[in-house]
Amino acid sequence: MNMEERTFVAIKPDAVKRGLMGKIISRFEDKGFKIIAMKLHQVTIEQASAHYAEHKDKPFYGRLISYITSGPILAMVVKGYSAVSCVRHIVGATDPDKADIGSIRADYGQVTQYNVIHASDSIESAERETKIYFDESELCD
Ligand code: FUP
Repeated sequence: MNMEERTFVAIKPDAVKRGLMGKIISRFEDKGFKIIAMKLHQVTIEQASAHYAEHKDKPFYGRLISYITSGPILAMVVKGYSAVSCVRHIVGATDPDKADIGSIRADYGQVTQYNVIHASDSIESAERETKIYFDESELCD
């Protein structure tokens, strides 16, 4: 078990519109994670491009940017033991059809393009992504 870590999580626009915020937040609280920052936030094109820079040459990039900016996300910083890997496990595989039953993406999503939620894939990504959406002063750590 790793020491307490911080990871970045975002409930995506379709899930916010569908009224799933409460259920999804509960998954992390039920597990015992602390939410140390949270805001409903309209992502700008600049933030979306920074967040998904690694995908800029992929065929789905344009769709991804227009989707993530299509309405507010619920951005969060979640803290707990092995938070990066544990939160990814709770979130499930990128394709909801392949995600473990009981994971958020399996339970609430159907297709990769609208897969309900984002979670950082490493401590480095978590720090980088947190800085895109939050000032350090907004973290109640
Ligand atoms: P993940 O780390 O599970 O969020 O997955 P990726 O970083 O590989 O992909 C980021 C987002 O791009 C996914 F959440 C959804 C979108 N995507 C597609 O729309 N099509 C693909 O084939 C792969 C990813």
